[in-house]
Amino acid sequence: MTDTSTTVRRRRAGGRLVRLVAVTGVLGAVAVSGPPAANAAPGAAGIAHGFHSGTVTIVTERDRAGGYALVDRGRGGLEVRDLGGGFFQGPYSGVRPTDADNRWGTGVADDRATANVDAYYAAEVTWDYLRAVHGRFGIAGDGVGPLVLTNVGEPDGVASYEADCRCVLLSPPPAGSRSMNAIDVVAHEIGHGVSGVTAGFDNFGESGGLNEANSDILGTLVEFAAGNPADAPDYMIGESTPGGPLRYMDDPTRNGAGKGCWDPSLVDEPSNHRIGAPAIKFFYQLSVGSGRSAWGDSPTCGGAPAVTGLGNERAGRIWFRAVTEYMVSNTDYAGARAATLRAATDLYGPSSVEVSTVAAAWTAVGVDGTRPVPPAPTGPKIRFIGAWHDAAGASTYHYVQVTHPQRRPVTLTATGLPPGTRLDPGTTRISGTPTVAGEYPVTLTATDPDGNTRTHTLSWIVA
Ligand SMILES: [Ca+2]
Ligand SMILES: [Ca+2]
Ligand SMILES: [Zn+2]
Repeated sequence: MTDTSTTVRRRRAGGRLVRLVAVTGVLGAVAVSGPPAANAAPGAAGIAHGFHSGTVTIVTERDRAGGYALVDRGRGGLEVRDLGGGFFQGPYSGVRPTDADNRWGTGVADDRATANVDAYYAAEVTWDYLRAVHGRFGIAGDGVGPLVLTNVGEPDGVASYEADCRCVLLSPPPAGSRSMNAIDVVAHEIGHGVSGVTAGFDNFGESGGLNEANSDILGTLVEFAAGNPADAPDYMIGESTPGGPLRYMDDPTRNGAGKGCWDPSLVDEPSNHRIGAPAIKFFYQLSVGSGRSAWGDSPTCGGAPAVTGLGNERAGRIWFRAVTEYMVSNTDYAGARAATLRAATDLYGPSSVEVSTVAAAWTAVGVDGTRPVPPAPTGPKIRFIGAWHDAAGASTYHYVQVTHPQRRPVTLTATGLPPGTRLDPGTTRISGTPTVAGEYPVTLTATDPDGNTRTHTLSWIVA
C-alpha cells in the first residue's frame, strides 16, 4: 500500500539489466485525444469468479489467438498483465492473461487467475467511480486507463503504485491464502496516481501521511460505489487481505494502526500510513459523524463537540476537490483543513452546513485551524526520478510526473533522450524503442505560462 515511484525496483545483476520475464506482445494502453464515451469500444462481456468480488461481469476483448484478454478499451485501455512471479521491468513486463471462453477464475483464494480478475474488476470499478462521480477519465484525466501488474515477484502481500508507468503492482496470493486484490486496496493504489498528478504530495512528513490518507479515502469511496454484495462496504481498509483489516477509519487506534488525534509529534510516527491516521478519521467523521453508529465508533479528540456527518457523496466531493485543486506538495494538516474548507465553500457556499461540518470534523481530530498553513511552492514541480532502465530494441514508455501548485498549465521539454525515443507531443509521456545501448543523461524542463521553470536530470540506462 505504498507509493514506491521514487524507488528503483528493477533488479540488476552484474550491472546489467536482467529480464526475468519474456516480453510478449504490445501494450494496449495508448493515449487518446479527449475522454472516450463510456464503453465506446466494443468489448466482450466476461464472467469473473473472483475471491474478493464474487461472481461479477467484466469487459474484456478478443485476442488474436481467438481467446479473450483482460483489456478494457471502454475504460481507457485499462489492462492486467501477469508477471508470473517475475520482477517488475517496466510497463511491458509479464504477459497478458488470456482465457478461452471468457469465464475467468475459480473464486478460490490462492488461485492466480482469480487474483487477476479480482484486480481487474477492482480497476474497472475505480475507473467508473472517478468518471461517474468526479467526471475524471482515469488517473490523469487524459482518458488513459491504469495498468495493473499482478503476481509481481515481491515479498507476499505487497501492493504499490509506480508513477513511471501508471502501474499498480500486486503480489501473488501466498499459497493457501488470499491476494491483496480487493477493491479498496486496488483503488487505494490508483488513488496514489490521482494525487500524484494533482497535489503531488511529498512522500514524507504530514504530506506523506495525507498521501496515504487520500488513498484510503478513495479506496473506501470506490468500495461503497461498487455496491458489490461479496464485498460489503465499510470504513475499514483491506479488511479482506491477509491479516486485515489494515486500518479502521472510525478509530485508527482500534488495531494500533495509528493515532486518532493530531498532535505535534505525529510526524515522528514510523510510516506514512500512521501519519495519515487522523486524516482518515477526519473523513470518517465528515461522512458518518462522530460517536457510535452502524459503521463504527469514532470519538472526538480533546473534548471537541460531536460531529454530524454529511454522507459519502458530499464528503467525497469535498475531499476530492481539495486534493485535486488545492492541496500541494507540502500540504500539511493545517493546509488540509484550509484546502477542504475552500473546496466546501466552492461547492456549497461560505455559510453552508458543509463548511461548518468540515471545520468541526477537523477540530474533532485535533486540527483546530490555529496553526499557520505553510506557503505553497511556486512554479512547476517535477517528481524526483533517479534513473530509468530499459533494454535496446524493446519498446517502452515513462510518465514524468509534473504538477503545479497554482494549477497552471505546464509545458515539458526533454533533451538528451536515447535515439528512438521521444516526448509524446502535448503529454508528459516519453516513449519509443531505444536503439543504442548506453547511459543517457536526460534533462527535463517544465515551464509554466509565467516563465517559472524547473529542470531535473536523470540517468536513462539502456542495456
Ligand atoms: Ca468491504
Ligand atoms: Ca474496505
Ligand atoms: Zn499507499
